[in-house]
Parts: sequence; C-alpha cells; structure tokens
Amino acid sequence: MSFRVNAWTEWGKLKTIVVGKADNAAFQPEEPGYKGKINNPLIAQEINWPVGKKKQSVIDAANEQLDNLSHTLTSLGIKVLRPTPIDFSQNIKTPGWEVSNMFCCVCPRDVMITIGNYVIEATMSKRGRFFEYLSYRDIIYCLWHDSHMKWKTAPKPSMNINMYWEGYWSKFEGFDSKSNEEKHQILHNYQYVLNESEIAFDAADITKMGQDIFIQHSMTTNLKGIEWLRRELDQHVKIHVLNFPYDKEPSHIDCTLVPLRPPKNNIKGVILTNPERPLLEKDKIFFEKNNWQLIDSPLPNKINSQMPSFCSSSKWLSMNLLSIDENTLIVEENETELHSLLRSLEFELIKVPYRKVFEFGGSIHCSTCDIEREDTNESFFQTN
Ligand code: DAV
Repeated sequence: MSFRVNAWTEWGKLKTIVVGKADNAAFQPEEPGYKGKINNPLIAQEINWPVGKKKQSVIDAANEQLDNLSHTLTSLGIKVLRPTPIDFSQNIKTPGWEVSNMFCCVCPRDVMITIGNYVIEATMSKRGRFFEYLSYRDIIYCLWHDSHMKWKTAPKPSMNINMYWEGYWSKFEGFDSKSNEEKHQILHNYQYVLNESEIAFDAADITKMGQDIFIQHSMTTNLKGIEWLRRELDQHVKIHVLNFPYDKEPSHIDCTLVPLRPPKNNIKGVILTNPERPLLEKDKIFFEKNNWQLIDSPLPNKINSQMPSFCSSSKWLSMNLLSIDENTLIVEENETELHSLLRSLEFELIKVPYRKVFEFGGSIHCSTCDIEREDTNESFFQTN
C-alpha cells in the first residue's frame, strides 16, 4: 500500500484511515486522572470498578463491529490500517508510579493526529494509556515510507502525582443542590483534573478545519499542552482554544463540536453542536460570522442513552460520526433522529452497528484516525 500523509479537515475525501482493534483490551485502571463509574446501579452496588483483562466475549463482540467498519471503509475504496495490540493486561511502572494494567488500542483518535503532513503522537493524560502509542508504531513506520511525512512525538509527561489536582473529584459533591450561581462558578472556573505543571494533551481534543484548528481545554488537555501544539504548528495553522462551560467533565471534543462541511458559494458550512454543551457566546459569534451554521444534535436514541455498564463516555457518543467526504457520513445505526436531521441537511448516510465498541473508549470517530484526505490548508475563517 502506498500513502500520502495529508489531512487538514474533518470532511475532505477520505483515502486512508486507521481503525482500532479490541484485542487484549483491559479495564482502564483507576488513577489520579481517572475514576471508573459503573453505569448500572445494581452492578455498582455489588462490585468496584474492575481491573485486568476484559471478557473475551466482550472483546470479540467489539472486534466484530470494528472489523465491519473496516470492511465498510475498504468497500468504499479507502485504505484501512490496523494497530498491533500489545498485552494490555500487563502491569506498568515508571520511577514515579505503577498501575495494575493498561487499556486498549481501540481509539487511535486519542493517541495520534495527522495535521497536514505531520503525524503527531499526543502526550496522553492518563497513566493507563502511557504506553498506548506502542500499538501504533508499526503504522507510523509504514507511513514513514512517505518521504514527505513528518513525525513528531510530544514530550512525555511524568504523570506523577503532582500533575493532577485530586480535589477535582470532590468538586461536584452536592452539586445538584447548589444554587445556579454556585453551579456556574464551579463549572466556569475551568479547573480540571490536570494542573499546569507539565505539558499534557489527548489528540481527540483537537478538531481540524483547514488552516484553523480548535482545541478543547479539558480533563485530558491542559493549557500547556495547547501551547506546545501552538508553538510546534503555528507556521502552518491557527490554533483556537475552546471551553464548553456547561460540560462537567470535558474530555475529547468529538461529542461536542463536530464540523460536517465547509461554507461554499454563499451556502453556510455546517457544524453539529451539543445542546447540553453550548459554546461561549464569543465563540458562537465567531463561527456564525464566518458563515458557519451551528446545528444542535437531537437527543441520543433511547437505546444508546442507557450506556453499557462499563462505558466511561457519555450518551453523546451519538454525535461521534465519521465523514467520508463533504456529503457522506458514517453513523451509528440506532441514532434515528440524528439520521433524519442529517438527511434533511442532504447528507448521505452509511449506518453501522457500534454499541459494542462504546465501552472501549468511544464510537466511530474515536476509534479511527484519518491519515489521508483530499484536502488542503484552505482558510474557512476570514473574519476574526
Ligand atoms: O462526551 O463522553 C467521549 C469521547 C471519548 N473518546 C463524551 C466524550
């Protein structure tokens, strides 16, 4: 297979992509940056968040849906690359800490990102995911055959205890009984579990829109992480920082702000937004002024709103779709209301079953990472 590493947008015609694998997956370990929550109250009464390898039948069911996505992409003429799973049930240890096991290689979106001809490996923000990049190195060495490809790895943080603000987890105690003013104060001070002592980011906090890229300040990306990206990339792209002040635990932007197609010939561009996580007014104005239409996603389908017991993502995985090109989207099969909305916007839809993948870190967008799209670093934002 030959590749050209090139991807500037979320919507350019897709040529090459990575699709994750669930082999050897384990439960993401609890640690200063992550607390597991079991969604089913009956199970939660009986057991703590589990450790070690997931059941083989659960892994097989996820792999079946991941393989089906890969085949769907291949049948569209798109090249698909798959990671090399390592034994994620191994205990890992650095001079500063130790965790019982790792997680999995289902979500390349979190670990790496292509911006133009650069492939950037993220620092990651959780201990259990410290070594996840190893599963993608075969792919990156394969991409290295493209002599124009540039490979950057962000500085690995220590992930020692002083990088995390442990008080974060008690910040929301009694939240529901607080006044609106108190709630706003807690939500809008943007203090998440990572402090600013070291550079940290997950690549899934970034969304690409040509010459402009948008990065969410979150549980998994601190301001130093965003600053590192800015200094590395400011010759090529303009970096915008976004905060979503009503998201209690922001982590990865692709269930919050999902660009679908750019403005063209006086027709507005389309961005899917999350009705529970509105943009700040200034950011909303910025998008609208630049001819982008912000369209709220409908509520997730009932089936998917009840998240699988060991899934750490929100019901808004409903929005976690993948663009094949400006007119074609791959969407989860149960999200019928979203399908109707997207059809009314004249998108063609390809539906895939994906619920079995949810507890491995996300849905369709999370479990993929585009390597090659037919696009350029065109500017879609003329007005500041
Ligand atoms: O809204 O729960 C999940 C994204 C996981 N990669 C959310 C974001």
